[in-house]
Amino acid sequence: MKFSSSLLAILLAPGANAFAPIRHAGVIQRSEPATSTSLWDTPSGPPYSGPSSKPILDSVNYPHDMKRLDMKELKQLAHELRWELIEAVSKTGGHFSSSLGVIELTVALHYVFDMPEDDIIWDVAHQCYPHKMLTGRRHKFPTLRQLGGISGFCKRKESEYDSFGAGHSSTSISAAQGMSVAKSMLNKRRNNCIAVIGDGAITGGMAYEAMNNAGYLSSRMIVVLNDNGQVSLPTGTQTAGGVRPASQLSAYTSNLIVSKPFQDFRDFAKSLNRLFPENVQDVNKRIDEYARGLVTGGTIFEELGFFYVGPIDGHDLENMVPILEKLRDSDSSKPVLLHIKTTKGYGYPPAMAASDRMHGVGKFDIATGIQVKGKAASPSLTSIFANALIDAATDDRAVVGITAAMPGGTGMDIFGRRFPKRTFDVGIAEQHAVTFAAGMACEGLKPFCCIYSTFMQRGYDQVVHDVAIQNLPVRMILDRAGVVGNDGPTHHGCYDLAYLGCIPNLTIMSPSDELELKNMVMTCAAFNDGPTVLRYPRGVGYGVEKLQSLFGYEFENGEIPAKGTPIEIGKGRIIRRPGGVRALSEHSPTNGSKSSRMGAASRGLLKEHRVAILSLGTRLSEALIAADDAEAADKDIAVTVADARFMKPLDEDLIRELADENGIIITVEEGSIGGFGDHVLHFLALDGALDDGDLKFRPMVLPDTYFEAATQYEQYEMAGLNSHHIMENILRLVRKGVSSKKVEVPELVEIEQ
Ligand SMILES: Cc1ncc(C[n+]2csc(CCOP(=O)(O)OP(=O)(O)O)c2C)c(N)n1
Repeated sequence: MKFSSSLLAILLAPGANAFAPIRHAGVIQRSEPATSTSLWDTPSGPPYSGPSSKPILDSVNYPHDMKRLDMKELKQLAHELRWELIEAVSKTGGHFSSSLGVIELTVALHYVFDMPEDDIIWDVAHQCYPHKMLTGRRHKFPTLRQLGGISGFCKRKESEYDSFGAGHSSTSISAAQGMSVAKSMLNKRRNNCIAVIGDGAITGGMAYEAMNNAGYLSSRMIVVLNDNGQVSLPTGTQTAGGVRPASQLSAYTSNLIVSKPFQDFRDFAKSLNRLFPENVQDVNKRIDEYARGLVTGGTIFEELGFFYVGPIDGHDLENMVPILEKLRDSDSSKPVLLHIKTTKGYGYPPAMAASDRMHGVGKFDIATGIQVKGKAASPSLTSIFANALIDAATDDRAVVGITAAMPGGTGMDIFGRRFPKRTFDVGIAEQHAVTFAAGMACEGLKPFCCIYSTFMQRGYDQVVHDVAIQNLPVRMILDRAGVVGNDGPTHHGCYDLAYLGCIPNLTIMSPSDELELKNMVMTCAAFNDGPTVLRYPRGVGYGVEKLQSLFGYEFENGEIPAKGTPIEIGKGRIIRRPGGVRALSEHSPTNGSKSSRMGAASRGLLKEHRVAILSLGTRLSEALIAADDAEAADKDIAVTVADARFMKPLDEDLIRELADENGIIITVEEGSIGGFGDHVLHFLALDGALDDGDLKFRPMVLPDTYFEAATQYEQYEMAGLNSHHIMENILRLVRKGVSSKKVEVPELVEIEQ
């Protein structure tokens, strides 16, 4: 035991705390930060600007450079770091306000602990920019989230200071506990593992599993709960639970904050006693009057076996530093929960004032906080989905929408404005979202469970066990299905076709354009005989002109139908025939493939020169361009393009007919190996279409690798899923020369959540 009773007595002696006065936690307003640093780092109004030089930050390349700084210099460092961050992100875009909120915490942690020997694990890691700046990567910020640049999240292979990779939430406590147990078993000299987790991330079930286990095993670690009142993105969406943060724990910790003064070092020192075994606590209590009368126990964290410290003002370095030092120097093995209150966007008024706190931003003007807007584009697929769901919900009172803390990203904020009582935000709890939807479906509601493809990975067993085995009509809406651009590998939605395709009972569909998206929303609403999956990528609609010229739609009044129409389950459609003929006019929305549509494919050409592209999803437009280009490049090539629409059930008639008519089938999808192409190939093999050796098959999928941050376009280039890649494939397969087109790479303008 490191703290003797006498040391404790010294710690608790009047005047032992040379630092900040006690302030009441509830007094701290989000818009009026009241810490000592705030006096000089919060500009009063626009135009906003930072310091002209950053001498202290310039002297700190790595955390060891900070160790010589005194408190005044540490505060100056925080000030300079904040402005360095503002300036850097204004030029590249990125996650912004979460980093602003943890500037002081980052400075304090790196000052007190010794990375990389000590481990700091940032949950989600969207708040890691200041950490990166203090650990040798400040000069790399011009490359943030760009091809070949530094990641916007922590990444073990990027730096030895990134203890654990992240991007998805709620993992930090488990990882810290694992590290702590390992350090202890391997007798490592130091055992300091710190998990920094937000009040949003702590809503994820994994965090509770980890706390439960850490308390039970009594694992030495510090969990810093960064409580900023922001749980969902954005917080404040109208839902059945109102507009408050979607978390009862958040309400609970807010109560802790308003009902107690902020704890300062002196209060903390009194309660340090509770870190000790009970017999020592007794001795300490007897010798120290300050220890008597202390309220011990009571918080939910204490009931879980943690030593709770807080709430602490997370922008107050004077208090945080000595508290962290004491926690570092204690050799108690009890896990600690340090509850800090911060303001998301702290120190930059435009961020503090914005409804989303400027969570994720494009480039912006520092003086005003106004973001540089990209070119006016068509509506996003997300908003088209949300409006289609409003149409479905207007027709059918049973339709409800669910989001797991992503109302903005999934369009549930739009739906919530129209149907607040039918909108459910469950917090960052994808597993719960899926089973919650299953329960609703049992009772006859029609739940649309709207989760990014990448985050649905969290709910996998729930999809199998709670939804599919019971054949419950839960509609799983997977936005961002495909490559997502600058967020990189943790956020790509590449795997859903593979991980869902193997589950019996699922109907899986993917629209090729915005009208199909509307139609499929209506299809999901109408289909009540089992679970459905609707997956679509990050992107925007094509707009009328392109839908007409490229796809061959013929719209009445020249407008895209305002409302979708259900389509026939498991039926694809031919879009293009050889010679560039657009075939859509032959279809009604509910009428899928028919053999009578196929005949003209041959144009008298050899079968080995007849190519069918069978696409699932929005790469269809690239397939159509490729078909036109391939035929233009060689008159002896005939290309048919079909839109599969469904991966499950497959349109077997359509595939069989394409195989009969053509010598080459190319499947195209924005998904990993194991998805649509594999299902088609499997069918062809079992159907005997490959037995005669006169059918070549090429699946075009995302390569079996992780795509680092880049623009979405660059990722399609790297993946080989743009039109020229498809055309090259066609030419190669008919053994003709390959021509390459120059590729224009558009500039990055926006970021994801
Ligand atoms: C499993 C998972 N679901 C959803 C998200 C999307 N997401 C990123 S940050 C965030 C909010 C996190 O809130 P909090 O932890 O409090 O950090 P803050 O943004 O407030 O700093 C969400 C929902 C995610 N990263 N991981």
